[in-house]
Amino acid sequence: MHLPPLYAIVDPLDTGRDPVALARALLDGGARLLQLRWKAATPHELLPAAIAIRGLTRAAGALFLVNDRPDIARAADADGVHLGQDDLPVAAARRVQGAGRVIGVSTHDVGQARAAEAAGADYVGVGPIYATTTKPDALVPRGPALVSAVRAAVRCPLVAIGGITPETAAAVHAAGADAVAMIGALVRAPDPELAVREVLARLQVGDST
Ligand code: 3NM
Repeated sequence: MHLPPLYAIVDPLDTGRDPVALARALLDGGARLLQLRWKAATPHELLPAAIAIRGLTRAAGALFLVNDRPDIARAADADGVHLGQDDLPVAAARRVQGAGRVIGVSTHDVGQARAAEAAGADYVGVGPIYATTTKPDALVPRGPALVSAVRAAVRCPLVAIGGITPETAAAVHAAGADAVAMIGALVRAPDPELAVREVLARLQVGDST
């Protein structure tokens, strides 16, 4: 599969921002892959947000993934799901979602990345690259060298995550990441749409008109 260079994660964190409005801003900035990650939401809140973002992403020609929940992904007709190490195994998530959907798996070292690929993941997440305040239980950051090490070990696309900013995105990309994932640098930005434009420009793929 081919991943767009920016993997924009829609997670309101503690900003009070509405996830659907955030998604619209990220798409307006040029993001073409959104993941909905909203751990504080009940399924009752998550599903309508996912359905609304599905509509926006479809209109924009963007991929849409749901974090953690293959059931919500399926109910919202998302393109796929992103799983953590403690979520459902890939094969079970695929049974829930049905064939032809994307499954990504978070990994933190070469061994986990190899295992995720062997289990059938369509892409693997790799992190944390830099220190992050977004995930309180994140491991010690390993720098872009983690991306290079995993790049040498697996064939599937890589998504790097953890503390990445517009300033560091290009270095992480150069280390072998197909896409760079960001939460805080986008959703905490005064203007998330502009933040996306800045990242895409630094990755030299943005439509900066
Ligand atoms: N997963 P930010 S680090 C969700 O290492 C997540 O797997 C990580 O948020 C991992 O861009 C992380 O704000 C947080 O640092 C990413």
